[in-house]
Amino acid sequence: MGFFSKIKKIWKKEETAQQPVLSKEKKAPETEQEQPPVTEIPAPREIVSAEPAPRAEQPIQKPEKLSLFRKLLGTQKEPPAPSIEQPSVPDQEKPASTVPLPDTYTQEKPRAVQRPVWQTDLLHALEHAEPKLSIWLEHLLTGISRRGDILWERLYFLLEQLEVPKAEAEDFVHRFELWLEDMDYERVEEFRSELQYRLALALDLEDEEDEQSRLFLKLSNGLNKTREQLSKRIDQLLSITGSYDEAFWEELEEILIMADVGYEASHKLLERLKPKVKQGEIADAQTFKDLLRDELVEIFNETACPPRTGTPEVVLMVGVNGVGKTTTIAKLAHRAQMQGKKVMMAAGDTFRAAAIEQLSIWSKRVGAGFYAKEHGADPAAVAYEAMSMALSDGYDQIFIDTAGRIQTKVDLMEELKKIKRVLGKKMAGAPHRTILVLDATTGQNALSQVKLFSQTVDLDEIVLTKLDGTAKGGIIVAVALEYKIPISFIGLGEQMEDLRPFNGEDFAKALLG
Ligand SMILES: Nc1nc2c(ncn2[C@@H]2O[C@H](COP(=O)(O)OP(=O)(O)OP(=O)(O)O)[C@@H](O)[C@H]2O)c(=O)[nH]1
Ligand SMILES: [Mg+2]
Repeated sequence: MGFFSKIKKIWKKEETAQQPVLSKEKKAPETEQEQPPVTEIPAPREIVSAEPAPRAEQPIQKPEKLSLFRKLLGTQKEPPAPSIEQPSVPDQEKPASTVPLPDTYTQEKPRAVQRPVWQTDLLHALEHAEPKLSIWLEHLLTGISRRGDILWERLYFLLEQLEVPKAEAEDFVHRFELWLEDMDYERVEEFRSELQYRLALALDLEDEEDEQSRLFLKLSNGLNKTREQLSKRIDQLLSITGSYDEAFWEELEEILIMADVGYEASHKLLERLKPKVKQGEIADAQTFKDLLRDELVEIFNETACPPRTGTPEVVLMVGVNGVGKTTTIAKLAHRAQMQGKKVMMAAGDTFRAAAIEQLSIWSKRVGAGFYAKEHGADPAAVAYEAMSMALSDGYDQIFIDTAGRIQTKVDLMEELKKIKRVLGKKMAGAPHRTILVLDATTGQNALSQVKLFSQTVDLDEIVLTKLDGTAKGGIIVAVALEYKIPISFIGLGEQMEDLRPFNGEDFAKALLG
């Protein structure tokens, strides 16, 4: 979807749907008494619990969206002033920034504002820039090489122009500042893409064309080799055989198996394709590849992720060693936080002491709540107690990490069953999402993991990681065709912004060109 149409859509929606920009999911928050400090968690001494980010004290009224973008569209309708002043965060939770929120950060501006020159220049640049988030960021960061006061000032200014409520702007800048400190990032090139990602999520612009192409580029680069080989071999095949005879289909099956689609899935895919090729008049290789791509899109569309339910929404993360469970929890929690949810992580992998520490560090970086018990504790007890905390402290989402050891397969499966059981006892319907994480570079082995885990714990979703590496990619087709379990996200790197919702069309395009 193009940027303009997205903004137009947002604008149209405004007349009917009333949703806040930065806090779509926020509910009426809890009182101070209802929020015991997370440091009371019975966690080992060395684990530092992360305090969840401060929340506004009243439900936030939806602001008028993106007025500057509207001006860019030539729609000069002035938004009405909001009826209530946005609450600010309590004193002790105020941002550590040395740059306070500018006094000028108000809901309603006088008609003629005397702006500092940099603001006038920036506004002018934005109004004349291509309306893409990356380009806007380029203007915002012009002349800035490091984090610091000037950056915060500019960010506040941009958020103010987009009519983001004051408390949410503060929260956004504060979190980003803390994150930079934690990561020890100083220079713009170290944090630019994270900033863009956070802005895209916070402003609900993730399906903006610019963001889409950033994701597509990464995916496409990851699958470069497979795409080239698939394309070249299909071209060669058609130039040699010249027709769709048995030899053609057999060869094509080989090609797909080499791309990690696997035997069963390749066979199924070709059985679906054959009648379509016969019916139509597919003369050239490109038309054939188009048909193949459309078929893949259809296959991906046959499985859709179930709607999100439950408050808190309980997400159980499962998978074998090293596939990326813990990192994916951090990435998903980060997304949810940026979308205004209150999130907790529970250290259900008590098998390795380092696993608890790893999750604890992630929770701090992300700014999520954290629950852990000691190394070797019963993972089901961790899950149960974390759930109690999530329920009493009004969390929106809780992610439960689990161990991935395969050398003790049976124990692990029993452990997962028990975790599921106790979660269901604590809250009917929990876990609401059981996600299997698969490492795409392990190829066909990933399929046996789907089989193993789906026999034990009903799987709701699959996340495929490491598609940025040496993965051939075909495994996604196999998962979709053989197991009909929706693929919700794909991992494209180790950074927080490297997890994106799976898009079947993009994937088919990246695979076949
Ligand atoms: N390139 C790349 N690396 C990833 C991705 N996702 C995770 N990783 C890396 O994979 C490694 C293992 O990730 P973890 O999150 O620790 O995996 P895990 O499944 O929790 O592992 P165990 O706790 O040992 O079972 C880490 O170095 C991650 O940074 C991805 O999408 N791309
Ligand atoms: Mg882990």
